[in-house]
Amino acid sequence: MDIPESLLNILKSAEKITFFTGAGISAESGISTFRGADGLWNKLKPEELASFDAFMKNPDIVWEWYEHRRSIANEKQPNSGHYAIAEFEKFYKVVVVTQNVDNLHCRAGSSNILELHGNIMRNYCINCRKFYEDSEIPRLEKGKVPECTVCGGWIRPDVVWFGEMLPQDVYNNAEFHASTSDICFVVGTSAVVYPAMYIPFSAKSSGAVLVEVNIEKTDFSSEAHYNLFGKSGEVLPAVLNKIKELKAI
Ligand code: BV8
Ligand code: ZN
Repeated sequence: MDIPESLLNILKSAEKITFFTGAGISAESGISTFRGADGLWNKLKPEELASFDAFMKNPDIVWEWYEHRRSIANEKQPNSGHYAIAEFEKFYKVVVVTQNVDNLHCRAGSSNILELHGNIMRNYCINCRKFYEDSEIPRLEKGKVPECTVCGGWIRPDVVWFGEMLPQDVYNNAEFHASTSDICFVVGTSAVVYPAMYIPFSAKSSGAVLVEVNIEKTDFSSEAHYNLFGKSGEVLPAVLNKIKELKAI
């Protein structure tokens, strides 16, 4: 992995780094992305599944889809890209702003994670908003949306669906940290989902150096100061190894 000298110099003096991540960082863990060749959206229409209307129209189908994705996320492991980001914390103040809902950054040991689109491991009642740990969910019948033990309301995943607001405090926090970072890595995202994608732009407009890590060019590539093309599970550990050499001097 060839890392430009000028980027290494920036990494040498940087103090705070934001990692803005998308589904691509979990691809090497075996979790499908959304818009890639084997993407989730190739088979299903997001609006038909990842929206409140879809849930109200077909609660059992939508619930089952998330149960399926939850079991996949639980069965997979974080990959070397997730672990490298966690290890960056040894050398920098690090904030992870993720669009992902798969909980892999948390399992890899990152300590400052902002989940813009929620977390598939958390669920709540649409009526009384009682939260349910996975083990507490009253799964009475496979393929049936579970009902709240307090009020009988349907239980839904704690993720942000299309047409839903992002959690305002999480978004504001992400914007603050991105705009007070020296570097913002934009890792494994097709850069099409908003308002999440405003975050790397806030970093840039506040003077952060933008480093895109992706296996291919995206709509965002021309906005980045550096494009490191390759798999995040290879690129991020390579950058980390260079930093270890620099810091050892
Ligand atoms: C909202 C949770 C309004 C659910 C998700 C402008 C402003 C505001 C809104 C909009 C706007 N324009 C359009 C909108 C509407 C919409 C939107 O963005 N639509 C897009 C599709 C055009 N946004 C919304 O609806 C948002 N809400 O705006 O509310 C509002 C306002 C006021 C009051 C009320 C309401 C909510 C959006 C959140 C949707 N929820 N996820 C779930 O997961 O089931 S989005 C979903 O897409 C995931 O979170 C995912 O992370 C995210 C982005 O996708 P990516 O992560 O980029 O994944 P993708 O597959 O696309 O790309 C993978 C990339 O990785 C590729 O580039 C590939 O090359 C690369 N890659 C692959 N392998 C590797 C790799 N890179 C490195 N290494 C590898 N190994
Ligand atoms: Zn309830």
